[in-house]
Amino acid sequence: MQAYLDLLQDVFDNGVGKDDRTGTGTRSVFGRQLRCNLSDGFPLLTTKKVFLRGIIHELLWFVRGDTNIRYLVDNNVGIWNEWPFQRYLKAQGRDQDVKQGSCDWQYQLEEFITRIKQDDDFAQQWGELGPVYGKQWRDFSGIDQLDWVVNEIKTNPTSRRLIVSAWNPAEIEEMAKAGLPPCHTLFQFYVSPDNKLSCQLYQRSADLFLGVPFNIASYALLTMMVAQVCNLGLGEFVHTFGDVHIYNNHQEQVKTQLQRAPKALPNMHINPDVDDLFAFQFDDFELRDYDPDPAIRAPVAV
Ligand code: DHF
Ligand code: TMP
Repeated sequence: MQAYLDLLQDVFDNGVGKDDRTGTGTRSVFGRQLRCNLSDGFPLLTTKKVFLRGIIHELLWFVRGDTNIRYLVDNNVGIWNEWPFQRYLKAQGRDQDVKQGSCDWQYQLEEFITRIKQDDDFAQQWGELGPVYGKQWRDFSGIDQLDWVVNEIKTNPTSRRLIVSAWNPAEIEEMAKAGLPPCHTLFQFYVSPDNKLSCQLYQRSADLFLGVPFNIASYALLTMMVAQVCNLGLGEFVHTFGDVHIYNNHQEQVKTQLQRAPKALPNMHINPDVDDLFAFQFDDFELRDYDPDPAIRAPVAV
């Protein structure tokens, strides 16, 4: 995890000012890579408390092929709430009146989420993020990529084509309308001759302070799950980035984090009885020995 902190320092020191879609402004660099050995422990940041419960539910939600926030909301995970809410406001022509981050916004967002929880039809109509990760992983023009890749790893482990892509150009427009086109765009598995499973992710756009700690833990966990169902050991997670940025309103939080020293990594225990990627449940995961510094709150750019 020192590598993550080094990258944070690098972008903080060397990132160039760049405007962005959200109007927040960033410091940005292009093209970086992190790698971590998955047998060294579970790569969850210790220099701030990371919301692992949300990461696990989000990953299970992807694996189910789900793209509606209802499942996350039902499990009290709010990380995707802002995007359907923004679409809802826009559809009513109220997005200019209700300013993001204001008390009014916060209040209306809570009401919106309560309706998602309680009203099935409302959730159907307004909880959808479009054909994002879950849809593409499980049904990319009719292809169940996750099911395919697990089978391929089992039957053809030397393959150099063990790829899952969330980037479906035919549906990018539709994803952009409902929320965001995929940030974690494409991943590839690799089985080493000594039967260890590695995974490399290409992330086109990376919010280094908020999103990336989630992304690292999420893909580490996915790799562990796939390794378990394929009877393989653990290799590396390689994280390759396109536009890596620190938002201008995260500067103070980044400084705080860079003053902290990393501690030993925690360990993730997965119920060893699960042998089907689609059968994992929340209670199959247990994190041990996690002793992080306190959480650092930061606003997310919508
Ligand atoms: N947009 C932007 N601008 N950055 C993102 O990281 C991002 N991530 C998305 C969707 N859109 C995005 C999906 N993943 C949080 C973390 C990951 C995530 C979305 C949001 C987040 O707000 N994390 C906070 C609070 C978590 C909590 O306790 O609810 C954090 O401190 O990690
Ligand atoms: P963009 O679509 O304009 O690139 O904006 C997406 C923002 O969300 C960008 O700051 C990257 C960030 N992000 C992550 O870092 N990780 C994620 O998993 C997701 C969904 C978004």
